[in-house]
Amino acid sequence: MKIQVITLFPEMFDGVMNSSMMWKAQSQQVLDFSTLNLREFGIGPRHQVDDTPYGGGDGMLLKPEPLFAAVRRAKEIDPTAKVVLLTPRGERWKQSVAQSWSEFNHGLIFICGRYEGYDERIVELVDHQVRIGDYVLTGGELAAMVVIDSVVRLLPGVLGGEASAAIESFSDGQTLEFPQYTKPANYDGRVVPDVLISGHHGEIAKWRAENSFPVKD
Ligand code: 6GU
Repeated sequence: MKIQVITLFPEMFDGVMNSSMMWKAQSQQVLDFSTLNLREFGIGPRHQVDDTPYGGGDGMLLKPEPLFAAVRRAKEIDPTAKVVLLTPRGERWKQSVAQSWSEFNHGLIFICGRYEGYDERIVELVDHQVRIGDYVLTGGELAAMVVIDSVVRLLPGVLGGEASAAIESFSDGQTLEFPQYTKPANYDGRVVPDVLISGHHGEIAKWRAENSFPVKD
């Protein structure tokens, strides 16, 4: 899957994208990740990317021209990609959408909003608007990383044990896994439930079903 991110802060992605599963996905060529620095599409000698709002008000808005130019560039690289705007006004991100995007046969272009907002005319560029929760972040970068992680880990070959993505948290929308334990069986008097050590697969499955965590809201 090809993923391009349009951002004023490409360095924010380095730690996340170069670690753990996201690194593995790229080294296995399951993921082709890149950033486009919005500043490079800025206007004039100062590469201006933001300006004051018409009608007055606090703060600066991302100007349309650099965003249109950056999306145009990203689409030249990947003409069939879908464009996703990270914004607190978007639809709340959820596992079922991560699952369907992981099955897409096209790439994704993420636009990270910044500052106090963006010129509304950029919305015509966008196929999806996403928020990751009911709070406001200073920019879309952290949200983009959350969305990217949740999609990429579901791509075939990334998680390793393919089964674990299917049976795990939220995939049925109802349960968030069950309690799990590893060695030692007795840690300073804190013991692992006997049934898990018993080797009775039927009993273990029953115990896990009975002890699955409900989803909290
Ligand atoms: Cl996608 N962006 C911003 N700025 N804040 C958010 C968000 C996105 N999702 C939750 N809060």
